[in-house]
Amino acid sequence: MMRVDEVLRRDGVPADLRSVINHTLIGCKEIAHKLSQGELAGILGSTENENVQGETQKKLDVISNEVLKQVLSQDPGVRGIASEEEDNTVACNDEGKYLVTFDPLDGSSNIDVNLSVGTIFSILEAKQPGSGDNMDLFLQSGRNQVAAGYVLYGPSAILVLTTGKGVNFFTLDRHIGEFVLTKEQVRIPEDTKEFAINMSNQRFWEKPMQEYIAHCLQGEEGPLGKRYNMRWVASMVAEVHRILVRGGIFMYPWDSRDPSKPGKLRLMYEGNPMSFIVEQAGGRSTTGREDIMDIQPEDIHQRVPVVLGSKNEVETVMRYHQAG
Ligand code: P6P
Repeated sequence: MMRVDEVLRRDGVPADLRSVINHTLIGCKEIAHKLSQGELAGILGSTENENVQGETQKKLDVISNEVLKQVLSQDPGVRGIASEEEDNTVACNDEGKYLVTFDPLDGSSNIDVNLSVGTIFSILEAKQPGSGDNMDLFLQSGRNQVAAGYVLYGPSAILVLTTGKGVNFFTLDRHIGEFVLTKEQVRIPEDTKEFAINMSNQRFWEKPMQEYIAHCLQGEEGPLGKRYNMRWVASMVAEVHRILVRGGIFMYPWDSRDPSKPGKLRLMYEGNPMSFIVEQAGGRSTTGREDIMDIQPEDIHQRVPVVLGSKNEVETVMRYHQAG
């Protein structure tokens, strides 16, 4: 079975970008090992600190962030990194060509209950000189990504990766300590009967989202004419992975709980990498009104409403928003 670097070489990915991806995966393998130890390593539970998002940091959030920061700073090709767990961007190597943004442990509220979590990463090229602690270098639309991926730490550790030539799955073979190719050119079914949304926020959504979900719940008798199923794992990585495997639509829309925030999920290290992956697999990823990867970022931690998954279902939701 082919290893990640062999597939990247076959796909013509330049050596310096392969190195950044390989360093990212060294970090993810270390995170996978720490997660598998769980309580035995005394690393579950929360710290006393809050991150820049105002969220209480889990011990493993901090550990995972440090692992990735450390391993990426060792790659001369990395100019700088941006992380959900870092207030500002971090300079690595001033001669480096690449910028890496990441959510080191997405879904970390699931850790203490032993449910799926994941690492999400996105790679951009630095388009101008300057140190990696200059946030402006990172403020590029998602269309500029040269690679994106996630590692889902589930019953098996699965890497999903795109460099713009489709989406491939790799499974961590713990005997050899390598991710090996297990599925090539993954395609998302264009239609679905399965939606994922946190229903407890229903009264805070905009009318178009309330109407779409109400119509889903009306099943075959309703205007959408099909019986839907629902899932909510509270881990974006797990939701996106399910959609890549069997189709579906995932939504974290704008809600009025905090009108100053356009959504919960972050554009640079959740919205954009997941959108690159979903579009490369034939799906669609929008705010409900515009493609997420077309957004020109203004801040490294800016949030974005997310509606992604099976192309035809996402476009149905867009029609509800166009109708207003
Ligand atoms: P809620 C995890 O904290 C996360 O950022 C995503 O992975 C997940 O989809 C969402 O938030 C869950 O949010 O409000 O349901 O806990």
